[in-house]
This record gives sequence, structure tokens and C-alpha cells, in this order.
Amino acid sequence: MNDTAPHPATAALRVDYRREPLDALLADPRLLAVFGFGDAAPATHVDPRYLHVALPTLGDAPFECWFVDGGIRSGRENGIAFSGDGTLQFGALDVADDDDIETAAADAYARLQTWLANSGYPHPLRIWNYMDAITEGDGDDERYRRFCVGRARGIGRALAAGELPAATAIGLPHRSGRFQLYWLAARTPGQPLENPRQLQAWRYPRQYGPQAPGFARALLPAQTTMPLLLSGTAAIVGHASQHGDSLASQLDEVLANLDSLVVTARAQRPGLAAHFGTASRLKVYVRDAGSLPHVAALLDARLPTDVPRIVLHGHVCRRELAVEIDGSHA
Ligand code: 3EB
Repeated sequence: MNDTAPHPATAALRVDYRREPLDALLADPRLLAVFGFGDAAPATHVDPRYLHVALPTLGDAPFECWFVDGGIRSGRENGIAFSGDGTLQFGALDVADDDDIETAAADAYARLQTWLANSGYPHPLRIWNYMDAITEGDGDDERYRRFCVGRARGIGRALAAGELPAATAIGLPHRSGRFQLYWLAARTPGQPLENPRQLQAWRYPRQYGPQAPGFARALLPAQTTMPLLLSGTAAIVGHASQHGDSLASQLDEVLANLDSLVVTARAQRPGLAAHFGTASRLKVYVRDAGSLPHVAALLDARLPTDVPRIVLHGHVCRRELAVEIDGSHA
């Protein structure tokens, strides 16, 4: 696809959590993408801007909406659902995962590479990866480690640190047989950010697998009208998991890591709010279904009530990690 939509003067992206019916949201010509989570959300929609993510929710979750200024063209091509406004592109694909996540990831990333190179939006800013049984298998056979190998193989070349996207990789708690990949890409590259509290993931030592994961801790888009994009963030300091015995302590470590990313980003972009608030959107992934209410209560105590958040049942990619948070911050 060669998208010839006119360029808006500035790329704007507003992420919002909304409770209107799906068709009302899709009627908005400024809607770039909308995500429904869990069983209560529609599994499919004819509109390529809608994507269902099969992570169970705590209670009745809102839809996640990505809004731009309009001028959107959308469609499906070669199994890829896409929409773009000339500056930003949402895209999604999924591939069969017949118990071989390495091959599934390699296929999906090879298709993504080709697609981005030809779509007019060559720079992936933010990528989400959802897969079955993420921590199944032992040692280097663990499925998350095989996923990292397949992802790197599909991309086909080593990414320079300056071109890594922000990312999330989370396990679906119920088997789907699919590997799901979706992204936000742009005409212009953003600036990947690292976290001074954490080793760069692409430099993780061999003990975490044969292929270090290729993502940046956050990404600051080129335009000041776009939010900071925060990668999936867990209770990892340096490269080591922390507080294996305490969900509450893990959550505090996650929030410390996220605060540190906001401080890092504000050094580049002082206009970003100093703390999470109404301009933030957080998605919280909790390993154990029974812990979702507990995590929600802990967040109620630790975050201002005005921080919109969605609490989801999803598996973090290290067994000892109980919770992970991603999101955006303007
Ligand atoms: C971590 O910090 C936790 O492989 O794309 C977070 C975000 C994690 C993205 C990925 C993995 C990925 O290592 C796991």
C-alpha cells in the first residue's frame, strides 16, 4: 500500500478509554483505531480499525481509542488491517501459532518489515505482541525466548539502538492458537528512551536467552502533540527481577521504573506532566486472575484517582513477575 493521504501539519495522537458503544466510536472520522478487551468486547468487526484483544478484564473495561485529526484511510491487505492519516498508521496482523512461536514470530515480523517498508510509514514507534503460554517450556525452549529468536529472525537485521520501538510482550491466559501483533508506525522516526534504573533490554545477558529482546523502554515521538509511549514495564532493576515474593512490592518497583522513564522523557520534553494524571493512560497486566482486584486496590492507593487505567489478566514474560504496566503520558 502506498498511502497518498494528505499530510496533516502535525501528527497528533490522543489515547482515550471510552465506554460508548463500538459503532458510535467507529462513526467518528478521527478514530484511527479502537481496541476491545476480553469476552465482553466484540470478537470481530467489519471495520479494520477495530481490534479485539483476548485478555480478560477486571469488570467491564472501556474501549481503548486512538484519535487523530481526521483524513483517515483504512483497509485490509494481505491479512493486515490498517488505518492511516498520512502521518501515523495503526496496523495489525495475526498468524497461526501451532506450538511454534519462533516460526510464528518470524513470519509475522517478516511481514511487518515488508509492510512498513512499502506503506509510507516506515518507522514503528510502538509494537504490542500477544501470544499463548508465554512462559511455557524450560530454559532456552521457553516460548518467550523462542519468540525473541523468531522476532529477530523476522526483522532480519540487527536494529540500531536508535531505531528500536517501544514494545509490550504479554501472554494470553487462554489458548488462542494465534500470535497477535499490532503497531503504531509513523512517517517520521521517534526517539527511543532507556531507563537509568534498568539495563537496556537489548543488552540482557545470556542467562535470559539466546536472543536479547529488541525494544526500547519508551519512545518519544517527534511531535510534541504526541504522548510519550511507555513500553511494558515490570519489576526489573538492572536485568534482575525483584520481589518475587511480593506483588505489592513488585507494583511499587514498576511504578518507580515508570516514574524514572517520565523523568528521563521530561529532560527532553519539559512540557510532559511530571506525574501520572489525567494526561496518562495505563494498561495493567496481572498474571494471576485472582489478583486483579488486589492490584486494582493497590493502584487506587498509589495513583491519583484521575489516572485512567485498564486492569487485564495477562502473563508477564518471566514466571516470577506478577504484574506489568504499559501506557502513554502526555
Ligand atoms: C522486560 O522488561 C519485561 O520482548 O518486546 C517488556 C516489554 C518485556 C517488551 C518485548 C518484553 C518486551 O524485560 C518484558
